[in-house]
This record gives sequence, C-alpha cells and structure tokens, in this order.
Amino acid sequence: PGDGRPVRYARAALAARAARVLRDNDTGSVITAAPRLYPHMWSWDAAFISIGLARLDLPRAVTELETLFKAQWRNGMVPHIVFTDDDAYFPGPDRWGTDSAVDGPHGVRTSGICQPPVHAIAVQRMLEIARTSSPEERGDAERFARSIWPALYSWHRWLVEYRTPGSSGLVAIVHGWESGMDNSPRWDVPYAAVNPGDELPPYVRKDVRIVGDPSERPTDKEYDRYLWLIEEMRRAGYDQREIVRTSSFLVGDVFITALFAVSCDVLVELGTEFGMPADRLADLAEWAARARAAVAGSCHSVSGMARDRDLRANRWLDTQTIAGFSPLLCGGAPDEVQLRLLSLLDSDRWCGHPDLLAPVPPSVSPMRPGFTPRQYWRGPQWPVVNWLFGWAFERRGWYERARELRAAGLRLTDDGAFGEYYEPFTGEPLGSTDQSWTAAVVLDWLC
Ligand code: 9WN
Repeated sequence: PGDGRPVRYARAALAARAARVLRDNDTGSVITAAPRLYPHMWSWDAAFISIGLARLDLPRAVTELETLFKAQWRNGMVPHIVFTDDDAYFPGPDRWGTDSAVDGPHGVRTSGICQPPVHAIAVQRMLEIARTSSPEERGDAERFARSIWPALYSWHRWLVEYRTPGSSGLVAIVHGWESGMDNSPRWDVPYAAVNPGDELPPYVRKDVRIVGDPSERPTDKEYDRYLWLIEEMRRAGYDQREIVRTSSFLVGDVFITALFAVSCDVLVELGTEFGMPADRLADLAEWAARARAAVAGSCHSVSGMARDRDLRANRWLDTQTIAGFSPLLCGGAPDEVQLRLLSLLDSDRWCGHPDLLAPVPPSVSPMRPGFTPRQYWRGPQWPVVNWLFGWAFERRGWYERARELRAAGLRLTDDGAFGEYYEPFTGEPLGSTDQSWTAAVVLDWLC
C-alpha cells in the first residue's frame, strides 16, 4: 500500500465492509454508535447512519430516525443519547437522572442534553437517494419526510426558544458534549471556569477501559467537569430556562449555529415541497437568516475565522480549530472573508500540510501549539466532519472541492477499519474501530 498501513481496500470491498459494520452494529432496535465503546444511539450519529443505511435498506434508515424522534422531549429537544439496556457506557441513564424530568419523553430513557441539528440534512439526503431507486422507495421516503417534518420543525423551534439567549444570535450549548466535539480546545477557556464541587458524586469511567490507549480520550480532569455539569442540570430538574440561567458553562457554538442555518434552509425546501404551513416556513427562513448573520458576525477581522462566544464571560474565543471554517458550511460571510477562509483551508496550516496522509481537515491546525495528533478532538481527523464540509461544498456548487474532499475522505478510510478518528500523519485509526457513522459516510462517498 505504500503508506505504512497494512491494507488498502478497493471500492467494492470497502463498501461491503462498511455495510457489514452497520449490520453488525444493529441490535435490532437501534444501530449503536460503535460496538463496545458506544452501545447506544447518539443523536447526530443516527442522522449520518441513516444516510449510509439509505443506500442499503431504506426502511431500516427510516426506522432509525423514527426511533430517535420517538425519544424527542415534549418541549422539542432531541436528546443526545437514547439508551439501550446495555450498561457498558458511563454515564448511563441513572447518572443522568432524567426519568423524572417534566419535559422528558415517555417510555424511553435518554440523556438530558442535545447534539448538532443535522437531522433535516439526513432526511433530505435519504430522499435524494431514494429518488434514484424504485418508485416504491421514492414513495416511502416522501411519506417519511412529510411525516417527520413537524417534529424537525419543533426541534428547531426548541433551539431558538431555549438556546439562543442574548444578542449574539449564536445557538448556545450548556455542555461540551452538545457540540459533538467534546474536548476541543474551543472549550478550554469556558471549561476552566467550571469548578466541580465537593458534592460531585464519585464515579468510575468505562471508556478508558475500552480504548486501549487512554491518552486518545479526554482526561480525568475533563471528565470531572463533564460530570459536574450533569450534576448542575439534575439539580435544576432539567428545566431548560433554569439551566441556561445558571449553568456554569454557556457558550455560543458557531459550528452548531452554521449547521442550524443550513438545516433550516433544508427544512424550508422540504416544507415547500410538501405543502407545510406558510407561517412555519417563514419562521424557518427567519431563523436561518439570523443564524447566518450570527456566524458572519463572529468572524475575526484579521484571520476571517469564525469564533465561539463565551456567554458567561462575554468574550470571543479565539482558537484555531475546524469550527473556524463554519461560514463555509452556511454562507453569508462577505466574499472577501470567504476567500480568505478557502485559501487558509488549502494552505499548509490545514489541508495542505505536507505531512498529512490525506488532505482531510484535521480538528485542530497541525501548526497550532497544543495540536495533539492522537487525542480526540484536539488534532485527529474525523471522517464525519469531512463529510459535512463535502456535502456543504456540493450544495454551494463547489463541485471540484466537494469531489476532492470525498477523494481525501476515502483515502483516509480505505484501510477498512472505520476508525472513530484518525492520526493525520500516519492515518492510524484511533478511538473505536467499526464506528457506525464512519462506515455510513464512507458508503455515501462510494455510491
Ligand atoms: C459523548 C458517539 C459520540 C459522538 C461525539 C463524540 C463522542 C461521547 C463520548 O462519541 O462523544 O457524547 O463518550 O465521548 O465526541 O461527537 O456523537 O459517537
């Protein structure tokens, strides 16, 4: 193979392996995010998984998103984890303590926070895939898109009503897990202000026993903070207004805000096609415009990079991470800023770094002090993030760039391990292998 990795699979064999990963991770009711490390359904994982499944078995893809939305809270929140009976993951449902939450769902146990709103994107992609298939699949996908649309609308409305505090217009998160980029340096400053109290109940981590090298995972100190924030939310009874008012972590997340803007656009497109109420379409258009303006408004005057905002300390957070490229996902930044971001993305500080195995954007710039090539969201490349940028570039009509990202994503993942994340220089798969969402995006790239 020439890159030091043991095997490189050809397209057909890689697709067959990816399909097998999704089949093997299927418990019958949910496709777990990963075989041992993540034995439950995660919100944004389920969206990507449905896209991959749509290539294999459309009804199964539909069931996956229906299962997630059956766990939607009564106030509209889509929870970040829907628990199975497996107790190999910590924190499980008892530690979250959401069973008595007023707004919680009936008959299913979930965590008490959310994850990035990529579900509308998945539904539209499923529809596109089904339309290239039989008339029957096309009809099923259309019925599904129509039936899930109101739930998607109320999920988006929840993000506006409860999670867009203050004047920045950015969608706020109350836990790093909500960003999906748990220990990214984006959150170092706001996490430094989270002080786990003496009352933090003791706990034992399970993730570090499963991942062979614990240094690929967040540290114990980080976990104390993650658990402390859960403790604060339990004490607030999962009352969202109270959490946003009091939580020691409240950050406007620019990457989520960009995904929200473009997901609102997608919902408008779907809603227009399926004759959804005009007032709801107008809401979505307004939310998209506001979110897009917030992303553009966050851009640094020199670098052009988009920034998160610490809403407790009222200050911008300057970190050189992949989230800085958020305006490329949703548009709306001035042309000159966009051009600066595109040339930065191509430069040796990002995808053009000469030592990368594949030109997939790493989670943190390899030139940044503190870049850690093996540690989780602090350096490694994540195939799903690459998929999102490729999808957005295609949508924006940047076909050549989209094709290049697809090719780079396949170059990184053709070892057939379906790593959760990858060491950017050697291409070594890290964290979990046979990770469902990696298999799913690879399938989408291949088809
Ligand atoms: C916490 C499932 C999830 C992803 C996240 C990723 C990781 C969980 C963890 O795994 O987070 O939610 O235990 O580390 O950071 O993006 O959804 O794949």
